[in-house]
Amino acid sequence: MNTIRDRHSGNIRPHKPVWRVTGAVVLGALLLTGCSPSQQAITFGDMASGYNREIFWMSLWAIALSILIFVGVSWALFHTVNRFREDKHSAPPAQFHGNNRLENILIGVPVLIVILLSVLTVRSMARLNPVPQTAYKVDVLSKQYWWNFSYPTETSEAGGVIANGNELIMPTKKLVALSMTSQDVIHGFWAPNIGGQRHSVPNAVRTWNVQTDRAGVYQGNCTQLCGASHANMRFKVIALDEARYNSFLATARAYRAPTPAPGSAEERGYTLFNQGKPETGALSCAACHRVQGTPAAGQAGPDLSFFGTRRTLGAGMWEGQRAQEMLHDWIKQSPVVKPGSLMPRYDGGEYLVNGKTVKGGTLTDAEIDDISAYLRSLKLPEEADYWRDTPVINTLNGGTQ
Ligand code: HEC
Ligand SMILES: [Cu+2]
Repeated sequence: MNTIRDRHSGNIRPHKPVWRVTGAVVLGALLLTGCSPSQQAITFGDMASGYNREIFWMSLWAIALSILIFVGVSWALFHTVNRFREDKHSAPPAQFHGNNRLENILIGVPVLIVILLSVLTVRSMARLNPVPQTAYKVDVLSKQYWWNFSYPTETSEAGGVIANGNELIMPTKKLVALSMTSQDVIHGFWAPNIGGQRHSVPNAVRTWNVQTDRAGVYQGNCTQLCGASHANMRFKVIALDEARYNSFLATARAYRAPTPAPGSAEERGYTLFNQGKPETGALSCAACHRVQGTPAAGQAGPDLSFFGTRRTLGAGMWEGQRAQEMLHDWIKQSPVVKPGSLMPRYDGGEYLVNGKTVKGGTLTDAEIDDISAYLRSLKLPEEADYWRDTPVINTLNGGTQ
């Protein structure tokens, strides 16, 4: 008897509200820790992107519908339990079947819910998927473990189209149509701030849209387990407002890699880059890399035309200061610093290509420094430096610029 009275007296309240509030605050603080904008690795639901806005509103409708269903079902449950309680009706409940009205309701309501949810989904798909003729075209090529972005409509004066490895520069406030393909296995393109996720598939070209209203640097990642350096297959998206994007394009179209001064380190680097060093087995870099406005036109590795303007290295494995520091090691022994990298070693060491052991040629440290100097000189003029003053919205490496 006592216990029952206590339970109803209202004196005992096991859940003190103050603890609940404290708990919520602590949890919230933990969730927010380290999430100042420049440190955020990945941002979901960035409302600057039309894709994310569409998904947000679709989800909101779906959630509202779910709440309605929840309330309806709960009401029906409590109502039935309460109305047909045993102490109210000691007689056995009425048995019935073949109640057409009830059956129609039980079939009709779920069907209606499914139809409503499909309409919401199909409506969003119809809004997001079509690639209009006016969308801005970018070709995306993925390979183990890097990305190449090229602009099929932007021919350069030096020949070929403008291209950049691992850093995608795109205009804001425009649908950007990415035509994606892969040269080896399936990779996944995912930069959540600017849109959804899509696979790039060998022997197929798939075109879809991304878009953002806000200029900024956004983090991207490969989302399909594609081999040893899958987690190191990153990229940056640099969205620029129209005027800056156009100025980038105009400069990039006219760009030719600067001619190194005679006798300079850059000139020695240029020669090694283009000819390699056959007597030590060092392959020419130009066999695999393109540099706009020079004879280097290789396709097996990322386009290095504006390498000096880039701030990432190794498909976003390092950025900022770290990328500068790692360049020497990268050239010397890329497969050592990035597992599975298909760039040769230049320290004479062995590495694997398609399961076969290959021996790299050799370059001296001084020669590698010369090549680094040449690569750093491959800079777009100041006005086309797409990193300059572009806010970093998120990054994987703690915002070290
Ligand atoms: C057999 C082809 C091949 C040769 C030869 C080659 N590379 Fe590469 N290079 C690659 C590949 C493939 C990658 C991408 C590796 C990755 O990120 O997984 C790469 C990446 C790079 C990168 C990083 C680009 C970025 O933005 O991440 C630089 C810099 C580079 N190479 C410079 C050189 C230099 C300098 C030489 C000559 C000394 C050279 N490469 C020779 C295939 C090659
Ligand atoms: Cu990948």
